[in-house]
Amino acid sequence: MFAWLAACSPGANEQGKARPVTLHLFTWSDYTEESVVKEFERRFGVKVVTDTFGSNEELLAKLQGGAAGYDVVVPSDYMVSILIKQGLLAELDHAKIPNLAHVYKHLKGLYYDPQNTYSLPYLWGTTGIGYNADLVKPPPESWQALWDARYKGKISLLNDEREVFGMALRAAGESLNATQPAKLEAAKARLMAQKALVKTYTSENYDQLLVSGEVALAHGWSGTVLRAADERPSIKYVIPKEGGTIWQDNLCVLKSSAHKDEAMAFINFLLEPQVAALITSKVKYASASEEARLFVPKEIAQNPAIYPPASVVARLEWIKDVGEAIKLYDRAWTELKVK
Ligand code: N2P
Repeated sequence: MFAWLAACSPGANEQGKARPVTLHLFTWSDYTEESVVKEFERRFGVKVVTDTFGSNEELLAKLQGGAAGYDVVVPSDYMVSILIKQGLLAELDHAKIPNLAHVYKHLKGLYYDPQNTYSLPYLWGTTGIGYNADLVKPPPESWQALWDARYKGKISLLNDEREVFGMALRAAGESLNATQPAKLEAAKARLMAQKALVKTYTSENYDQLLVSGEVALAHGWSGTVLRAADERPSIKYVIPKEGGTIWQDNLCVLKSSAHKDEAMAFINFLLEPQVAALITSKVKYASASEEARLFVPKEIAQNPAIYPPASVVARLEWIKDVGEAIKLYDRAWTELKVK
């Protein structure tokens, strides 16, 4: 090889000594515990740079737009299916991820990746309503609370097309994976009617809106609402009686990653029981690691809003890849957002 080429090749400096690798992690906002990342950097001599997204569709758009350079990404269930179909994910070498042994059996091999060839379970949770019990009386039991005109201007919804349509569909007793045009049209009409009550569609700062009191009811994810509740105890979380989403976010390596071994070492590290426990204690989402639950504080391990009992899980539904019908969702979502 020409000398100048060797000098420029990644991972080597002019003395031919390995340059520290930098791993690029692309994950959900507020999903990482800084001390854990620091510990990985210290132990493995690898630097981690984190970038965040607010929805699975944002992740997909960035990857399809050729966002090069990410190594580890954290898609939810249905988005794993889509990324596999698009050929964006690398096969994982389970031999390099022994902490997989600690993951709950029932969280492995789910519909979107039956052999966990491309994805390993990381954190999971639910979608419901965060509300301020000082402002919302009686406590909401139904998604209809998000259509209650008394809370006009004090309602936020997730900025997430599958979650928002899923919620509107479940509110009407439909599956959140409905694909019939008439059902989506009806859901869109209900969401249009609701729009005058909605202050904002956000997936990234509704915890702060709840804490400040700007919002009284937030369509949101369990852990984020619970973090708001830590700051303001009148904030509660409920899964409405019509049921909602159960989701699992997964650790994946991109096929385009130049650092697959380090990426798998990082995934293995995140699934180390004590590390996973620290992450769950901070972000308030349930860890996929069964072993980790032994290391999280009792208030978290026994909190039914974080680890919902089977009776609650029974009325929850997974979002699935709806194939071509996604075009109907995309169009309806765009119309909802622009009108
Ligand atoms: C936390 C995001 C929760 C992930 N900011 C929802 N899948």
